[in-house]
Amino acid sequence: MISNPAVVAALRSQRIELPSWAFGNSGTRFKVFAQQGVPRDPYEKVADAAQVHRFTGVAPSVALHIPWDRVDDYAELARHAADLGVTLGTINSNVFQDDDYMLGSVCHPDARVRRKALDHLLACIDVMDATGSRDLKLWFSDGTNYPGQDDIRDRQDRLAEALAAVHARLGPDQRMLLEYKFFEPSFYTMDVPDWGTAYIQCVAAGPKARVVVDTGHHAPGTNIEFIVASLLRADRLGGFDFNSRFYADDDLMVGSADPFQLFRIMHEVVQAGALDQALGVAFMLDQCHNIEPKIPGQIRSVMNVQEATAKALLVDAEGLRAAQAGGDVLGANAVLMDAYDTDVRPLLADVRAGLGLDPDPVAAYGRSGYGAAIATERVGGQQAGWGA
Ligand code: RM4
Ligand code: MN
Repeated sequence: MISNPAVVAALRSQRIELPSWAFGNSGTRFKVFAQQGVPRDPYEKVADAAQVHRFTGVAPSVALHIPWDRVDDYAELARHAADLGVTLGTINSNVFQDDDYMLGSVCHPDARVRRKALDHLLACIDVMDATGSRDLKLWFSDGTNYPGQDDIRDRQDRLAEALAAVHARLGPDQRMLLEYKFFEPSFYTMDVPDWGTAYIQCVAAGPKARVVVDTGHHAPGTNIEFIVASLLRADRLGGFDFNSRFYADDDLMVGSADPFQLFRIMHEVVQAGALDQALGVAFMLDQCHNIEPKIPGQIRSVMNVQEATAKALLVDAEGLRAAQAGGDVLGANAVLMDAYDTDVRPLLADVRAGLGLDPDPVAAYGRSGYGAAIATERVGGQQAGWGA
């Protein structure tokens, strides 16, 4: 396959961030199946993430979730990451697992609870200062279950107040990313249910606030690429939490349920020039691996994002413009489908070979013996799970 050098360069420089929690045990409300060799602490999670980067070459950072990844010395954890060839990325805050948050966190009717939640968010920025992280990710489970339970507008005011305080605490190179979710765990109203609410709150908070699109956090049939295009146009797309869903917030491997949707999203990103890191769009995974092995699950996910990106890069932009301008409906659609229908696996194998990597990362990981080694070494202790 003769590859366009610009496409190869874009694929070589793409960066995908891994979630530390993907390496711990997780599952459904019904059962969490423990796996052998699962990390017992954040140090081991970072070590597993480093394996994903070792075999893909494009995943050099790992996001932390606080307090799940609480350590005594974050600078030391950052050094541990650097020793393994990766960095610590986005800091994910957690104001959804304390008993105090039953009626919300920063939107809670009680000022004491709001203060506690805000203090956690500010403490997460202290962590960012120690790790050198750029982004604070904010996801709130806040909302109501019953009509009349609380005042919808008051809750938005409380949210705005907290976000303004977080924004004021950010350093010059730090950002806050606000993530929306249309339902769950609150079922009548979520306080940040959609990109419109997130956008309004980010604009009010200030220029360092941007919206995160978690692909699993939409109603069935939502046109996510339209949202992506709109946020890019407004210069407020902070990044993605990539995963796949069939029904709800399934957190399955990105690109597994609907690779065509992922391609359509990446097409909007590529068209807007937003693969360029200067535009500040973070490509993150937010996934759990319940029945499949976790490290290969992450490797496969990175590869799925790469495949969608490669196809988006292969869209004949000029041909598409010409067909659109000429009102050639079928022609324009055919340009997109030609790119989507291209087998980009040989291209990506070339890209990997150019990076000095095995063209087949999953097979290479399997041969490395790492999975078997951690299964024998990591005995005793408490395996990390959803919530630790
Ligand atoms: C939430 C949201 C956050 C993630 C947690 C684990 O639903 O997607 O991004 O950090 O789950
Ligand atoms: Mn998410």
